Amino acid sequence: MERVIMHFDIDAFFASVEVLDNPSLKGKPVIVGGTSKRGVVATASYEARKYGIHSAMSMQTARRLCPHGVFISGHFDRYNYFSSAVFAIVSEVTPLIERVSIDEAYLDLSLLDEDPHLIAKALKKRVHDETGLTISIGLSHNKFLAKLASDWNKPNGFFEIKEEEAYDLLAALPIIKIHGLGKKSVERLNNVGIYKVSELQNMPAEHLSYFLGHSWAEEIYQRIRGIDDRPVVTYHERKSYGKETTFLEDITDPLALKAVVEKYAQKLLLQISEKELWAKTVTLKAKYSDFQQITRSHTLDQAFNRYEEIEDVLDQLLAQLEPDRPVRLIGVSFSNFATQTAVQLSLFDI
Ligand code: TTP
Ligand code: MG
Repeated sequence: MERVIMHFDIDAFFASVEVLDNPSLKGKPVIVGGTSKRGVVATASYEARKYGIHSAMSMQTARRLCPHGVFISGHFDRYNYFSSAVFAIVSEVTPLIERVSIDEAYLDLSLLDEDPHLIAKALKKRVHDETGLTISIGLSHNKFLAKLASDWNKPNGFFEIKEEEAYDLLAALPIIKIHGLGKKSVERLNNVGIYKVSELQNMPAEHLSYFLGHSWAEEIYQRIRGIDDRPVVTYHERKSYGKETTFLEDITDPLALKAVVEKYAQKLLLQISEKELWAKTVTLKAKYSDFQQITRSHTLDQAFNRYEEIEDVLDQLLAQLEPDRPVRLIGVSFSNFATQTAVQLSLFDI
């Protein structure tokens, strides 16, 4: 049976919420991010993107590119509030929703009678009428292409990728557009002169393995041909496995902190894999010596239960701790568990 998959993603999410909460910001370059010296941009309004500002850029650079921009450190309670409001609306379309992050999800519409174009149109309207936010929607027969499609005409976009068009449409793209090809892989491929997806499509599978490693190359080999059989995986209610400790003496050495986090992550992974669970979200919690507490989370595209799958994520989360600031407590937790059968289906491509 031909599947119908929808992907939606809220436009310039944090920045859009800031504008809704303060309408005088409308039409201005708004940049949300860490306002400390080492802060990075979380997101920027589309007006700010014209200046070349993008997520993960240092705030210092952003200020240089757009000195008259409005720089805001962010209101996470408001983002959660708007996220819940959007998800409540979207959940009325179907319960078959896979939430990927605070502002995006996949929906499996295969079993619905209504025309998916009409569903998309109505959804965009309802979200806008009831929250003030705009979303971009992609439709296709699989998750990979639906996500690519939702990004196609952002903001407030709608795009459909039909099965018969997928191969040629992919061929013309730069490889950086392939969701699943990390920055390092793109660099490695660029270094040998490969920039376009068509060049990857012409590459024999063995060569691809050389650049990407065997198992991932297989996945990418399929994706660049528009093939992706991963099902939309819905989740159990939120539940988390965590482990934390308060040190006898505060720690500042990043390697020492990493060692503790690694040890705890390994223990937790053992626990969750014994229960045959797969998690999607990693959360790092730290309390500085002055008792200020921070938590940082990252949700992966694919559910995990092995350390190699999250090592980079843990490094990135640890890197978000303020350097040289003594830490008295550190903890790690996993949440967002996938059902066993659903993940197995996605792993074994049944
Ligand atoms: P995105 O959907 O990637 O970005 P966006 O919604 O701001 O912009 P658009 O979808 O229109 O391209 O991420 C959603 C939110 O997640 C974003 O508003 C801020 C946050 N975020 C970060 O905090 N750090 C990041 O590096 C990224 C990419 C997003
Ligand atoms: Mg978004």
